[in-house]
Order: sequence, then C-alpha cells, then structure tokens
Amino acid sequence: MPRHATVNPQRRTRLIQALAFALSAACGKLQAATTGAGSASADTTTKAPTPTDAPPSPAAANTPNPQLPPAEPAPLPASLAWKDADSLLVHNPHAIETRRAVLGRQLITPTQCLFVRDNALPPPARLLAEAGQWPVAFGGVAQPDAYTLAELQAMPTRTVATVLQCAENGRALQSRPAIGTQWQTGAAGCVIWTGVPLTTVIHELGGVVPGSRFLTATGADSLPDGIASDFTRVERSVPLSALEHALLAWTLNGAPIPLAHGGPLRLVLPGYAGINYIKYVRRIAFTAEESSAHIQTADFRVPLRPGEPRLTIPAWRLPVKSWITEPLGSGEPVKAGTTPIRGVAMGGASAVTRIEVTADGGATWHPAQLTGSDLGPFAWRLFEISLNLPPGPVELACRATNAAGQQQPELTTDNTGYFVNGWREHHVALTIAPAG
Ligand SMILES: Nc1nc2c(c(=O)[nH]1)N[C@H]1C(S)=C(S)[C@@H](COP(=O)(O)O)O[C@H]1N2
Ligand SMILES: [Mo]
Repeated sequence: MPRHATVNPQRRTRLIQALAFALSAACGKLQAATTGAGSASADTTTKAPTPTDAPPSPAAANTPNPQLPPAEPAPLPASLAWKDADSLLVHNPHAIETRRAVLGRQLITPTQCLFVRDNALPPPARLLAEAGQWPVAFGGVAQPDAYTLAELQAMPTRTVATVLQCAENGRALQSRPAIGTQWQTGAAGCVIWTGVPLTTVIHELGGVVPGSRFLTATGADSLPDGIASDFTRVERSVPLSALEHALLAWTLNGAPIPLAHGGPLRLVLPGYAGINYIKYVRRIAFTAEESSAHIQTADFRVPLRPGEPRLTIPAWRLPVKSWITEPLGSGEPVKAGTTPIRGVAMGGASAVTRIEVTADGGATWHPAQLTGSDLGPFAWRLFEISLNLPPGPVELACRATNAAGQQQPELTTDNTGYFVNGWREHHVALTIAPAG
C-alpha cells in the first residue's frame, strides 16, 4: 500500500482552501459559506482557541448523564469559554452539542462551534505547555518503542477532512429515546486534521506483529484516584483494517488541537464513530483481542443485525446519514413559494453519492444538489434544493445514499441509542405561511 497516496493534489488544494475558510469563519455567520470553501474571502481572522483549557470540575465526570436536556441551556464551563456559546447547546459540562442551524452554514465546522463529549476528565492542561514532550507508546509491533510528539512532528504529514460524530448523535429524535445525553443533531462536525499517518510510524517500528486483529488506543484521561481499571479506562479497539487511514493528529482546523478535543495528540480514524477517535492518546497497540475496557465491551455497541439488540458489536464505522439545517421553522415563518432547503449529508464509511428531499413526508422524493467542495469520502457534503412549498403544514426530510449503495432507513430499527440515522427521525415539521 503506498503510504502517502490518499490525498491527491487537487484535494490537497481544496483542503487548504477549506482550512483557510474555516479559520476565517465565525461559526458560519458568513453567508458565503453555503457556496463552498473556495469562494470565501479571508477578511476576518478569528482567534484560534488556545490549547490551554483548564480541566472541568470533577463533579460531572464518570456519572451518568441526565436523561433530558436542561429546560434552560446551561452556560459553557469556564474551560470552554473560548467556544461560541450562541452556536452551542450545553447538556452538561461534558456533553455540548452544536445547534442544528449552525452546521449547514459552512462546510468545515469551526472549532469554536464543534461539539464536546468527555467520558472522563481530560488530563491536566499544564501538560500541553510541554506538548512536544508528550509521549505515545507503541506495542504489538516488531520493535516496541515510544515517540514524543516532537518526534512525530518531524515525520511526513497528511491532512484529511473527516466527519467527527458521536455514535449517540440523534438519540433524542427517536420516539422512545434511549437513556443518556439527549443529543439532537449536533454531536457532529466536519473538521480538518493534520498529523502523521499511523502506517508511517508502524513501518519505522518494523510493522505489526503477526496475529494482530485489532488496533487498540488508550487515552490519558484523568481517572478517579488515578487508577485505571476496565471500568474507568478510555480505551477502544477497532479492526486492523482501520490502520490504512488512521492518523496521529496534532492540528484541528489548522491550529494545535485544544485539550477539549484531544490535544496534544489524537487518534483520527476516518469513517469511524467519534468514540474511537481517542483523545490525548498515550498508547497504541496491535492486539489479538479487543480491549477489555467497559467502554468497549459494554458501552458504545450496536446490534450486529437490526432487530436483534442483544447481539452487539462495537460502534465502529458510521452509518450513512443526513439532516436538514434550513429551514427549521425557528425564525421568521416560511412563506409559500420557492424555498431553498439546505443541509449536510455524509456517507459514513464511504462517500455520499446521492441526496433526496421530500416535502410531503416521504410520498415523493426530489434529487438535491451536493454543493460546496468535495473534501474526500470521509468529509460531509452540503446540499441544497429549491422546492415550491404550499401554505399549511409540511414535513421536510432528506435521505442520503453512499457509494456502497447504503441508504438511510425511514426509522432506526433499534433504540439502543446509537447510530440513529432514520430519515423520518430527522424530519422538520413546518407550517408554511400564505404567500404575499
Ligand atoms: N481519551 C478520550 N477520548 C475520547 C473520549 C473520552 O472521553 N476520552 N470521548 C469519545 C467520544 S464518546 C466522542 S463522541 C469524541 C468526542 O470528541 P470531541 O470532544 O473532540 O468532540 O471523543 C472520543 N474520544
Ligand atoms: Mo461519543
């Protein structure tokens, strides 16, 4: 497998343009965003977040999340004061999502608007002051060794755009939502990572030991009493095949990864659910068996076969999914007539190839246009269609299909609270005002 062959020059140019745009955009308040990354002018420079967020209060860590969103949105925790509060919905200090309208405003989600999801407390922020010394150990290779971040940064880099999405995203939209954080659509974003391909590092270490079936990554989360057990450790295993696209990343949208998003070093697994993107990664190992950590064996699991929720596999590759971000019926009433409908569409583990929109609850579907740049199979696409909406109640929904031929179902079969991707669950109900 050629080690650096995944990004063609054209895509590299688009990635750089998208990155420049992401750095200039203030959570999508620029109208130009919907026409794609290349068309923006970088006239305003938003301060990139500094990777020095203080650790949040220990109170909410390792406790079950409240089932319902707060009646009044909670304020951002002090460690995340650099985030754009208006773009976010704070479920609790460790579960913060992006508001639905925000994600469709630009292709790349600015870091200030990106969701946050912690299962444990991050490591102490002071470690980021010596980020270059951050060690990461490699096991299950011919010559086990550790590298510092500075050493990794001296290796050839790769830049990739991926959807970062929590496996729990959309949970609140099910008719009988599973318990846990009631995420709507905003536990997701499309962001740009730069780092070293994991294959490059593994090659230097003499390759993966024979018999390895999994890539297992461990986070440096601050654990209760500092004791790592199967119940507290944040460690996930993914199939060895995920190595092909895996990246050890130190920049997010062109700036050092903030602590909240896994700085100084994060495992990026394009096409995989957010839980597998281990933050503040401390150890990478190639193993014959999956991790015995609770977060692998008991949580973040999906039914192997729909309708049989007792037989589960880890939430690995993301499913095909899309949702409308405009109109949502929250602002001025939409008037009858030709109305632009916009949203985001993602293929999951392969590129999104088709997106259709219905304005009559699924009776008729209209092909919509994928707009903006194509930043590769693991990024999402913006989409748009103009439909003539009649006065009265309408039910808008969208349905994506990916390169593997998978299409969003009408409803998610199981309510395990993971991989919710039914088009009807993501519908938007509106009452259209008479024209004029
Ligand atoms: N070390 C570590 N990595 C982690 C987590 C964590 O709690 N600790 N949370 C996971 C989950 S469930 C998700 S959805 C993503 C969230 O990434 P973000 O907080 O950067 O949005 O990180 C994943 N990686
Ligand atoms: Mo997650």
